[in-house]
Amino acid sequence: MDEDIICIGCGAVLQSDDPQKAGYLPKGALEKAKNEENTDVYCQRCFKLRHYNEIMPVDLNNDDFLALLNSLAEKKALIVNVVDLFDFSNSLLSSLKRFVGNNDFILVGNKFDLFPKNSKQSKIKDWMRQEANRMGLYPKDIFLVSAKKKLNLESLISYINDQSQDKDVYFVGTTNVGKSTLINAIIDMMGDIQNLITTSRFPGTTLDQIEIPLENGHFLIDTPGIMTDNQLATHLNAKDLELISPKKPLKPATYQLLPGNTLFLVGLGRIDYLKGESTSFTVYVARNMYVHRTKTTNADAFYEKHKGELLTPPSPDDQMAPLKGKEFKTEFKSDLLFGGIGFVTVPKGCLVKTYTPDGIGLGIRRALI
Ligand SMILES: Nc1nc2c(ncn2[C@@H]2O[C@H](COP(=O)(O)OP(=O)(O)O)[C@@H](O)[C@H]2O)c(=O)[nH]1
Ligand SMILES: [Mg+2]
Repeated sequence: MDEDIICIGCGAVLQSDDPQKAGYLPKGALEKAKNEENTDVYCQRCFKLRHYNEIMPVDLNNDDFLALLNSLAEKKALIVNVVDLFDFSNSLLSSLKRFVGNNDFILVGNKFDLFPKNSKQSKIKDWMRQEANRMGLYPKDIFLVSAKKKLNLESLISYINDQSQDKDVYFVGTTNVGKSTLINAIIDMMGDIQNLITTSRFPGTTLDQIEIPLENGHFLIDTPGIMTDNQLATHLNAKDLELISPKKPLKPATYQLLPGNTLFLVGLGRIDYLKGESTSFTVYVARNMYVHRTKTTNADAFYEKHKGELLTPPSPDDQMAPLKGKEFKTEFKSDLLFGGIGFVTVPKGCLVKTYTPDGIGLGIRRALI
């Protein structure tokens, strides 16, 4: 019987029957890999992603991943919930409390390289812990890292080294938080294998579980993660996703606002300043993202007129829900959160209404800076 070969990039079983399905590799290439017993083989989708940054859609569902999570309670494992610091509320797996069982789990806040330079790590960790506790999750430890820039990885690696002496290590979280990039960085620093697993800015890159053996006999296990409708990335096309994803540390841009003013963060975020004094709002978003100030009385008309052009993304081919708002009153200097886009710092004593498509990713926290 033929042994199945797994794509080392995304975890899908390699097949040459259906180019539209996960794990496709043309027949000749698959035969060759089987004959040579080559296990470092990439499917066609991974190949295109890795070399041309081109995404081929495949059907994905969350069932397999949920089954995997379910099985964790019976296993002895260290569970690493990787979260995106820019989309924290959507990347914390609240369902984890049902799955951890007696296992320990830790939170790893990723993409720290994008935080403004003067951010205090202790404040960020305090905020992460509070949010986790609020959702009934009690992480054993919290790490702030950048998988991409390989920042702060030493302490995480030494923790994982210790813990993996008697158990496997599962990396879980929603898609796009950087699980695969993180595992690549860890195995690169532990040994010298580079860029093994396919990563991309598109949600749903990893298709099935990928097991990386450690010298101690245990495994690091990458998982596809959960795709959720609450992530902006799930709704944006490739170009728009590129535009809103910051590449460098966020730099503050200050806007002087009066009550009755509105700020648009392209067509994906909006803030109405309802009550308070004339004051400055500090916007932290990707550097090339367009921010527009207008009067609130004109804002709806302005949005209708300019969405899809001046206010892009979203572009017409993005499947995006209409903007939906939520009011916040700042009891202290606060960050208004726009999940996946960035945040806006406002002083205390302001009444604001913030909007995103369908209200996804809206939130508030005590100002970190
Ligand atoms: N700026 C930044 N981007 C990152 C970091 N880690 C991952 N990414 C990017 O986030 C996207 C998703 O990464 P990936 O590892 O495929 O996420 P996964 O779906 O959780 O496995 C890719 O575009 C990565 O380059 C990081 O530390 N900093
Ligand atoms: Mg992945």
